[in-house]
Amino acid sequence: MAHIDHGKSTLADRLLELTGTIEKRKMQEQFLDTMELERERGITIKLQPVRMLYKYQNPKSEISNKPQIQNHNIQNNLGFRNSDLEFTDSEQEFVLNLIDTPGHVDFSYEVSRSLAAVEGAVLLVDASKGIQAQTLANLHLAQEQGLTIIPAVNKIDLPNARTKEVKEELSNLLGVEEDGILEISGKTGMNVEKILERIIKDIPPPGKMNHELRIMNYGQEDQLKALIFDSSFDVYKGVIAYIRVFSGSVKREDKVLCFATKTKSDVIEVGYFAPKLKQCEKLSAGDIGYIATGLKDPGQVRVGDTITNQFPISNFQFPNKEFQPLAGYKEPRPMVFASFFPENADDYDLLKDALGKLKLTDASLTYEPESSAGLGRGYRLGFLGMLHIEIISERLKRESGLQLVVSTPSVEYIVKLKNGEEVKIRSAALMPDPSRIESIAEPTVNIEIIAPASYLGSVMDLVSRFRNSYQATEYLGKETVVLKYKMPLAEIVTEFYDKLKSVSSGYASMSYELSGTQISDLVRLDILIAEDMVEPFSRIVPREKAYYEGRQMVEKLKEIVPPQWFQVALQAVIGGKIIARESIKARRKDVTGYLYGGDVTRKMKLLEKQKKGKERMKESGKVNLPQEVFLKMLKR
Ligand SMILES: Nc1nc2c(ncn2[C@@H]2O[C@H](COP(=O)(O)OP(=O)(O)OP(=O)(O)O)[C@@H](O)[C@H]2O)c(=O)[nH]1
Ligand SMILES: [Mg+2]
Repeated sequence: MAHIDHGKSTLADRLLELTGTIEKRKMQEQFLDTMELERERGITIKLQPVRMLYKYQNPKSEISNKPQIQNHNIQNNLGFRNSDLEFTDSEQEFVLNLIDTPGHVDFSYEVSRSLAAVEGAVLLVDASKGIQAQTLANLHLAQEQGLTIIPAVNKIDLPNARTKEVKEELSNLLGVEEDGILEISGKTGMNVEKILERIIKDIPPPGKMNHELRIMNYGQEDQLKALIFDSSFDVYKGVIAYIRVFSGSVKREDKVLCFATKTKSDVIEVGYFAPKLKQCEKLSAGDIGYIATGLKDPGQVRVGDTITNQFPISNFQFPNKEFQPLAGYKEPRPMVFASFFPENADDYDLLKDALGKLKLTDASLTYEPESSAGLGRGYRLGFLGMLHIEIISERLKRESGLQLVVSTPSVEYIVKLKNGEEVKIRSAALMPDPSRIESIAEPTVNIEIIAPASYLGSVMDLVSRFRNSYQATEYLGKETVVLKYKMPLAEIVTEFYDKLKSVSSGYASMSYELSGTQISDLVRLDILIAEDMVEPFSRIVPREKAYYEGRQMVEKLKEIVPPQWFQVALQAVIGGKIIARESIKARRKDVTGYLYGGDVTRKMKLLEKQKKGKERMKESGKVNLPQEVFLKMLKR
């Protein structure tokens, strides 16, 4: 785990090579980033598990005094219960389950789910960047899980590496000696084998982890308890549950039960990640692998649920009353919402189906049906941030070929009406008439910005342009500042992060958590295109910023709405009052171009005909907006 771009996937490449999991000639950079979007953008979006077999050459036949497994066979039980074997050989084999995680804050649910499936974590810090916001956020997640943490300063090959200072910062942060912090380069491979050594020395084998939560979770040996930490869909094999087995074992043709959804299923296949799905005999306590369930309904397999072989007698009364499912996960709370409507109303079921399948591979996605007078039936989706919205819109487009109308994202507002009622609004289009509103409350966050001290001024300057209330300044070592603010969530979900990156040359980073709500003076801002209100572009904005926001929106639309045969007016409106306007010049097809010679009357006639045509189109109203326009409006 690490902050974004600190080199996790690149280090994973070296580990895959060193363990011979992937042949060198088949290697490509960031091998585990398999999604098209991941490769295009050079970021990890999804967690990716992989099993590696590591042959350790033991110099003194001695690795602390932890029980290890001798000449381990990959088909064997991982030695979860019978791990008292001593090793004597100079070469031991270890089965290591690696999960590469994303670093971007929008995908942190991928990280927390991964951490619940493992015993330890390698914490990487980029030697040129130092500790950044998700370094801290992810470290806290791992500490909460009681995981063993192996810290490493990465990219020490970079000319601007500040290895010594970063080591010092890390040592303070973790309360460990600097000697205990590895110096590596995932790119050159320098010292990478030391990571493997530390993993087998420091991280306890499955079942030996000294952590109350986990111990309580473990079942009896014959009781299958497997945590679903991810899933996917295969046309032939149905829903595939990615699992960490905590107790018992599972093999093909077993019957299993998903505890929370009460779904019984046959096991069609079990296997592990190589990193492609690879069938095997069985999965046992300690293993990370997958179960193909054959289930066609994505809703029946839920991330965080426990898969067991213990069946209830009736009414889900288990024969063994002691049966406790695994702890599962706290579901992440969506931060922003956006409405998705199929451009073609007939595609509604296609969208529904696509969302069900997408949810399997992205457990942080939430959705609920919505309908709009102008746009018909669609869904309102909940996201963890703006990048998340972008990725999901792209995936829906690419993976399902859907043409979608996507609304401007909104946070959740709590509107108190004059009649005492309270309503939650997650879309500006649903905002009640202002005459009925008593007050509007919006969510707030506690935000932590980590930046090099030299950027303190420009960061504070940036924050001052957003609504904020200052909380504190702290130092992480001499060079690194942590700034704490309370801000409305709506301020930071859109452009704040990008601006923060640009004012700090990429060095500042941030993390935030919901802190409550505050009452604000907010108004609904609408956009009219050719006199028609385009509901998906409606937004709720602070009154003091309405003019600025309205101006920005029409200016941006002017750039991205394709020209029509007639002049198109773009207007930003609050309560019927126009606050900003722009227009897009008519597209002019030169119908006279091919008429050489000077026949003026013919020319005039043609132009006259064209003008009439334009008027007709203008009357028939709507400008047809392609999906690109909606997607571009998501980005600022
Ligand atoms: N010089 C140098 N560059 C590195 C090293 N490790 C990674 N990089 C580069 O840093 C960039 C990010 O590397 P990734 O491995 O994708 O980083 P990541 O942590 O997986 O990123 P996310 O998964 O998106 O959070 C790439 O351009 C890598 O080539 C290193 O040890 N040295
Ligand atoms: Mg990565």
